[in-house]
Amino acid sequence: MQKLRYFTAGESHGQALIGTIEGLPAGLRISEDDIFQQLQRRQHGHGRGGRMKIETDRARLLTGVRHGKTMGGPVALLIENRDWKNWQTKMAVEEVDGTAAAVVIPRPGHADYAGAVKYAHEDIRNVLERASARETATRVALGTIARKLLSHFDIEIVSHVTRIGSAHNPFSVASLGSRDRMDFDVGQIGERADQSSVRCLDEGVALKMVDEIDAASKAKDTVGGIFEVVALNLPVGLGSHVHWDRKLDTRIAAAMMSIPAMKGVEIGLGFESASMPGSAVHDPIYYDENTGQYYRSRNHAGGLEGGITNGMPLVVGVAMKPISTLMKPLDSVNMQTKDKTAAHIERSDTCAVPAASVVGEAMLALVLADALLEKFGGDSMVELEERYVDWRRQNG
Ligand code: EPS
Repeated sequence: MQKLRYFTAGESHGQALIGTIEGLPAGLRISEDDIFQQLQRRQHGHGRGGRMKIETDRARLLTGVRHGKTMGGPVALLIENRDWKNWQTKMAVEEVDGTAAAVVIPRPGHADYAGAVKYAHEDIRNVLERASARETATRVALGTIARKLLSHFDIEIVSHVTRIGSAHNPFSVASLGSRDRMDFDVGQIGERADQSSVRCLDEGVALKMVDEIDAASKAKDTVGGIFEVVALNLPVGLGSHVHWDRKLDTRIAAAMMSIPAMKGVEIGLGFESASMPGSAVHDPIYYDENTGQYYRSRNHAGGLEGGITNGMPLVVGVAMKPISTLMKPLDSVNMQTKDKTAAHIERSDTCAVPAASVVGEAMLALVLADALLEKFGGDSMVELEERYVDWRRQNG
């Protein structure tokens, strides 16, 4: 991140999740209700476990906002863990009499084993509480602030799920050219996905996805998938080709891979492009004399060339592995006794791909807000807007 910095703190069953974000211009409108709406979207989705029935995630804005607008200083927010009341002894900050039953059997695929060895923890709970994807609630809350900033410039971020297990919807925004955008309202993707319990745009495939999740749940197993996050109405020129860590691809891939359980990121055609000739992969460039605009017949590049936005929709595909907490656990070892035994079981979800796609939107919003501030700068929204409008006037 070049201009915005953010931190998260908090454990899954601790008192609260905390987030801070610094580098925001003054005068950005933001409310707790805006954040609540996004947090609600993250809580939904077929395949979620019992925890989501306990929590109604709501962020309180603690600092940096006055009379509905940012003041230019750090914004801090807090999301209470309602479940904390059931964990007060197990997660007490102070020392407790006796010891709560320690978790000593790592779950394959989780941070349990490596985290316990690295931090010399005898109780794996000290690892799993922070490694939990519950932390992504904070990212969605912080991402809402970034999203508000982007929406000021009509930049919109949407997502949809393209795969859960073997159920696959082949539709990708990367297959659409700039002319197609007129016929196919890409902006509607978000609304349509929000209406599906698996965030899938094809109703037939959505039913298959639900079946996959139900079958996994019945088999006490879990299932992963792929989601696509799309940003619309971006100006040309966010990111840069001049240095590895300024490329937007680099920043997006890092942000997506930082979400728990993500195993792969692709931009546009991504992995598929490796097996195709260049002539079939790259997107021809045309110029429309009537509008004075360049346009493309397709968007295999997914809106990025040379690490810079090229004005086409930005298309990011992200693969999520199946959740590693299995109700019918794999083999593991008791790290105290070294005996072979079944892995630890913790209440969890069967599938969190739909929720992860909402987290992906938040992460993309944070990266793009940072890139927008990097390009246009400004200490206040007025200043940022002036620079943006001026640039648009000259560059279209
Ligand atoms: C949660 C994500 C998952 C849930 C968690 C809440 O986290 P994890 O990565 O640890 O599986 O299982 O809920 C619980 C830990 C629980 O007590 O059920 C989230 O997204 O809020």
